[in-house]
Amino acid sequence: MKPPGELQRGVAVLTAMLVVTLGTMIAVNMMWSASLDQRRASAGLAADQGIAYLQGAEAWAGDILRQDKVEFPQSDHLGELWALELPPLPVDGGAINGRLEDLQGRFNLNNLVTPQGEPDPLALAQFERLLATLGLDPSVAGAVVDWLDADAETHFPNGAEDDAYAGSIPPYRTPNWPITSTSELAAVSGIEAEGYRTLLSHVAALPTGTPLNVNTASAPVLASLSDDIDLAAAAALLERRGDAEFVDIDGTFEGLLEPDIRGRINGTSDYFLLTATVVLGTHRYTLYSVLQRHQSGLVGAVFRSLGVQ
Ligand SMILES: [Ca+2]
Ligand SMILES: [Ca+2]
Repeated sequence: MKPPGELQRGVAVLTAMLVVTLGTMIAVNMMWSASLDQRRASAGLAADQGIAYLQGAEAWAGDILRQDKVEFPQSDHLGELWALELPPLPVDGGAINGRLEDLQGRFNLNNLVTPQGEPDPLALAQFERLLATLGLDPSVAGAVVDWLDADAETHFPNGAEDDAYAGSIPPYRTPNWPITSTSELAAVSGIEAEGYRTLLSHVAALPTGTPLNVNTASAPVLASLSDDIDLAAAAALLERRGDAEFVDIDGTFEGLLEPDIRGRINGTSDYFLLTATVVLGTHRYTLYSVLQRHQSGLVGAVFRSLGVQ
């Protein structure tokens, strides 16, 4: 047996070790909480600061578009100032960059249905051609029409109304209403993730009846206008357009388009997409803003989203 003095010393050492361990645990815990608090505070501050910069970028983009309307109202094309991508601009604690794209150079999905909610056969044929040109299944156009049209009758032969979505988890219904964001396409029956990504830069969600600006349209979108324009013909048109506008839209498209489609194209735009990104330290924020330019030149945001388009 050990003498009592030695036993007491042993207990004292154990107690001391326990106290040190407990003290260390409490200190680590406090440091962890403090560093989390600090991180939260800096993230909150950066978010406020980032959003302020993005609002500034939006106002700046609006001013460029207004100036363009004052100086060059007769046409909008990719050689104009608004179409230049802004190189990263240093700001306090980081950098910001932004670019404007013409949404009227894309196929307007809401044109698939008339203001009365009826399918539009010309727009449907155009969308089917766009899908085929992009290597996608043209039959999904029927499901997009059903997504937008007012009735609940399935479009023949490849439509999709409520029944098609009743088995989804969670189940959902068709809105039967114009879309406000092209992201809705991801929910439409038959549109897979890859097809969605391919389609995204060629389509827009604008008010019904908004015309297409051929001065900014991509080759697949120009090819969607007629069976007589294949991708090679569209590429030749782009070459003719160069970095500027079609000098004579009537003359260029004469004989290529049906008269009804001719009435749906022009050379100017009122809707633009601003993509602005600000990086502050380890934080990054992206703003997508759909800007509408009014006849007066004044510009306002009609749709905004942070992070996802
Ligand atoms: Ca212009
Ligand atoms: Ca419908």
